[in-house]
Amino acid sequence: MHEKIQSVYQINVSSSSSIRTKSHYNKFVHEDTTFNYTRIQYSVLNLHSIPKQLRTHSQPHEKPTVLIASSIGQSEPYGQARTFGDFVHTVNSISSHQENRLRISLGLLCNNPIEFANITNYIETNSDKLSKLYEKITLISAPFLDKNAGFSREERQSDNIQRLRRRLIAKSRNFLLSNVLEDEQYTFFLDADVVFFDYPENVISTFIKTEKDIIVPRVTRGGNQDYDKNSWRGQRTKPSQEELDLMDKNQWDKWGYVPYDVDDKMWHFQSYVDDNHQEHTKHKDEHDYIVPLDSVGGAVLFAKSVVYKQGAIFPTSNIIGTSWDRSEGYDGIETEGLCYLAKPLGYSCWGMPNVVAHHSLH
Ligand SMILES: Nc1nc2c(ncn2[C@@H]2O[C@H](COP(=O)(O)OP(=O)(O)O)[C@@H](O)[C@H]2O)c(=O)[nH]1
Ligand SMILES: [Mg+2]
Repeated sequence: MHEKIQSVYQINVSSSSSIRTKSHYNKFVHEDTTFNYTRIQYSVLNLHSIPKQLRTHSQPHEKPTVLIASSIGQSEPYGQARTFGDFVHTVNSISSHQENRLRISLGLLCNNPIEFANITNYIETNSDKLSKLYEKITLISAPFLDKNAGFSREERQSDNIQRLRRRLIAKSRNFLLSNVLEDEQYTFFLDADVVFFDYPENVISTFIKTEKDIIVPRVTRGGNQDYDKNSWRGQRTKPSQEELDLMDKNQWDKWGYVPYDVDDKMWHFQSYVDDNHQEHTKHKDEHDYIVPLDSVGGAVLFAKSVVYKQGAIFPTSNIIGTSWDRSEGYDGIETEGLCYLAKPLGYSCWGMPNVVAHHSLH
């Protein structure tokens, strides 16, 4: 294990030209060579220069604190022809104009070494501007998490790889939480391929004001007014006996089941867009209109951090319908599982149909 502390403020600490950029960040590098992950933290607070006895007397802060967290995948993670800089632009759009109301930090996980180096370089080159928006930026790289991933962007939605793909994303979200989340009161997961928000500067404060535990906005993709179908309220199908038998024999290579909606027993944001029961007509002018959900998607996912801190995290296998005979169940992986775990702890999930984020088209 290696630990290194560097001030990116001083020009004599490194010969790297990017580090010569004057900024207000201090850089802490933690390298775990046994378990093969790296954490780089840029922080405006130089805790290490504060005498230990003073550190416990922290100033009370009135402003809410928010961690914006994102897992950055392998295959065109920001959407086709988009770069990390484009993604930062999106993140900045929701963080800007917040300085007096919120304290925001950023946590990014990227397991591709080339892109990780690119991201590090970008942060250091732009640290002057970024340090005005983010008190802390934490970068994580844990290449072992993505081992054998190998899904292309095109095949990512095919049924038979969903379970494996979502396991990978769940691992990444959990790894982010456990390595990055500190005392931030709220955690805002943002997928790397979300391109822009309507009214971006209000998004975080709108979520906070609801006082709800777990909240998602509506996410569009091109003409699709409800892209993130994991946000829903209602009933999903259950596997047939034949499929349950396959589970008991753990024949997962023959397993292609994915849960589907039970017709007429399901509400999606699409139901709102379609104006079922005149819901849209009645509520379209209420920006803070909010509806209960049973499950949420992860493209944009806002939650009170205390939910995660108690152990309601992203299950890395299907937790609904499992038994000792089965290595996993048939539903409830990743974000759906978060809702399932949160409910018995007394937390609930909500959707805001008039708060809108836009996902990249490709
Ligand atoms: N670490 C890691 N993150 C991934 C991987 N694949 C996707 N992600 C990230 O997980 C989030 C969701 O993935 P995405 O492909 O956008 O899912 P979709 O748009 O819902 O099909 C995005 O932030 C991706 O960058 C991967 O292989 N490894
Ligand atoms: Mg996506």
